[in-house]
Amino acid sequence: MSKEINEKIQSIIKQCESLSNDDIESLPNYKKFKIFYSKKSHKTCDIYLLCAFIFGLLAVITTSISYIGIEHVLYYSYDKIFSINIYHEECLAPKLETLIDIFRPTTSCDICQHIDHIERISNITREEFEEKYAYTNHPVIITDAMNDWLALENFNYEFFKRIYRTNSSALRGVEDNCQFFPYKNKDEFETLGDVFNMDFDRAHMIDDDYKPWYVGWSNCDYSTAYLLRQYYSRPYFLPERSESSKLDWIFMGTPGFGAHMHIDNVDLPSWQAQVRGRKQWTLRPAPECFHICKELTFIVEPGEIIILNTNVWYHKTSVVSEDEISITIGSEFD
Ligand SMILES: O=C(O)CCC(=O)C(=O)O
Ligand SMILES: [Fe+2]
Repeated sequence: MSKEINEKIQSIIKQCESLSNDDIESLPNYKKFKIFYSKKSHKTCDIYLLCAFIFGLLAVITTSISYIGIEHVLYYSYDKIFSINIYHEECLAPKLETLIDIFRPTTSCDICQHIDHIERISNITREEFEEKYAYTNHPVIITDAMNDWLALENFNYEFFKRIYRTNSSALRGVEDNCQFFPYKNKDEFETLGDVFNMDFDRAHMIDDDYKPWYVGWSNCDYSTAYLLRQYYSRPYFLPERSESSKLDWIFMGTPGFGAHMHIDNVDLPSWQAQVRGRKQWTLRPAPECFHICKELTFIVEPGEIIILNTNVWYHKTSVVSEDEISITIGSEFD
């Protein structure tokens, strides 16, 4: 049977091969075939055109990179994307965090190549601070700037719970206008209000198997900022002409949790005061400096202030106090 079929196919092929162009055109289905054939060939042509277009585009991008340098191309894209300050565009911030990494302008490794530990200093003059640390991207810890702060005795979970009580203008202010970072607790804390509604035992780590939590928020509400500033003062070492930012940043949470490794896109360097608890920081140089700069890990103790430009150093934190939550307050400075 299969031999018969094979012979038939062979004879059809032979007949086809012997057909002239006229014979083909006179075939009953020639028109349909021709339309089908020409459509197919257009499709092939479209694919070639598309490939040529992509190739051309790649050629333009590579040529501009080789002429003006990758950092300028990336910087240009970065500038375009971030000409809106994404940290004021709350809904965009988390989604664009990855883009900050990708389009970040390259960092000069001068800022990190000679740093192998974080210095702790005290009794520094404004002039010395300005010259050595304020605008040099050189992180430092100042140990004597919170001595007279009422925050040291007064800031705790219950203090903030009272300020941000349900229906208060302070809570509404934060929920409507400021940023809130729930970090690993994002499935359970949608707003700052949820943080202050958690049960007492968890907030105060009363059970051994309590569920850890860590959050941060910016306080952009003027009357709350005024109230909080009764409990702390502007660090004495900040340059006289530097304006204090109107925003306070508060980070609070239990041991074991903290902020994931990230780099920021805010305007200025910051100070952060460790009011309560102990927090471990890991600072990582930008990837282009891995070969000459070291990653730094250190603990900020209660009563100490860390100065860090979070726009050039990747940073992550983890609360490491034994049995106490960590509370910090900080701000940007110029
Ligand atoms: O204090 C923290 O846990 C994170 C702080 C931070 O990311 C920042 O200040 O930029
Ligand atoms: Fe940060």
